[in-house]
Amino acid sequence: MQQGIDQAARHILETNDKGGFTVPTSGLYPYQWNWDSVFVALGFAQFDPARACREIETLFEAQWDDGFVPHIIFRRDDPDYFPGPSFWQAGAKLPSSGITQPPVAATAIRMLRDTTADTAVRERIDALFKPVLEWHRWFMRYRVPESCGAVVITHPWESGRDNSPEWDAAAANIDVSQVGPYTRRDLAHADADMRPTKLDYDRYVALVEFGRDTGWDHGAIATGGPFRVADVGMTMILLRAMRDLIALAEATGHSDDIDELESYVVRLNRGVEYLWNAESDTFCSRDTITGAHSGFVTSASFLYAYADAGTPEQRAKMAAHWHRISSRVEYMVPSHDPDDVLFDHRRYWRGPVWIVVNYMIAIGFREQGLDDWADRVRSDSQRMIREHGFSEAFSPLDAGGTGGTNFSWTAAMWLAWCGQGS
Ligand code: 9WN
Repeated sequence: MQQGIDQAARHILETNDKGGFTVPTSGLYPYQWNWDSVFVALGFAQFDPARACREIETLFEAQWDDGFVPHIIFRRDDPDYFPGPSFWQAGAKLPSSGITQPPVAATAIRMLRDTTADTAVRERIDALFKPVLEWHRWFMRYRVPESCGAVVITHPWESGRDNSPEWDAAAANIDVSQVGPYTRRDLAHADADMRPTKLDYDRYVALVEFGRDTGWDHGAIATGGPFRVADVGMTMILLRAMRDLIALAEATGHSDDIDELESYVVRLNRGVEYLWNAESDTFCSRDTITGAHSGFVTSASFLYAYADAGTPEQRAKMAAHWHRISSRVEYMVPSHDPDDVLFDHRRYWRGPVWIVVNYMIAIGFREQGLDDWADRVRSDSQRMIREHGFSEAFSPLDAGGTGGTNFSWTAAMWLAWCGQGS
């Protein structure tokens, strides 16, 4: 049985491998996505470290001269996905989107380096240090203002948690009156009740049009865009990635860069404070235009442990949320608070469990000595996959699969984490 699941996971990665880059799943997502590729690399690393390295190299082939790394790379035009390359009109060396995604690369590269004995692969991993550093610099230049210290997203898609209720209030201010007709392709591949709504999509399209009209001028978008929200997930992920990059700098002889990176850690730690909401007693996202916190406990809130962030008092408050939520659902960790009215166990980032987020949460809990919590996250993840296969996401109530199937990052996480030794 175990061997069968391992083989099925490997088969998914090999089938979704389009030659040096892997699509998240065929049909629904026919291109290379940024953070998907990084998690996928961790899966490939279990049986082919050179191929793992290649996945991250192909991601950075799309890097722009200013350090930016896009969230989608379009190596060919595919009618299965909207919006495609002709709509984005972006890209430097390769056609791409004009927005980014959570910067998990430094953390994964550090893991790959620590676990490979192959010197040729190590050399290639070390060559990724500078491109990743340039990407982190891009974030600090355009997306981490001194005033708040947190990572500001300019499109919900950047968070990777597209339709989280965290964005609802800020997105209500996006003008959709000029959005022309368009055809969604996602609904041909997944049930409408599992996907974002029409209003969500109108807003996504309006934001792409805004960025496109600036010629993808990231300075202009960051200061004048209609959606500028400090994202708790991105902030925790970049904070951790920054420390991992410091460790890589030490290991690869880039000690000249360490002072700069440490100053970024200081700024991001201030951002963590900016994101603490004393009313809901949680870390959550915050609209930088209005100053309003979302007030929601999401799976991203629990990434405080992964980022080694928060005071003892804040961590105690998060523990109370953990106990409350874990007694409410069968499978941890729901993407949205099950006690909130907006919780929807099937709709994408408004309730379903995402295995990659679970993976990061479990790493953080383990590092903080919260072994029981880490064990629960891991065994729930394992059960969901055993019972319902390699879905895009899962209901936290009954583990029913939601979204796409034969999903690359779910398969990768089985191989690299929750299926190991099971
Ligand atoms: C938009 C590929 C991506 C993930 C995101 C997930 C979803 C895209 C979409 O799929 O977003 O980027 O069209 O719905 O929300 O996290 O990277 O798997």
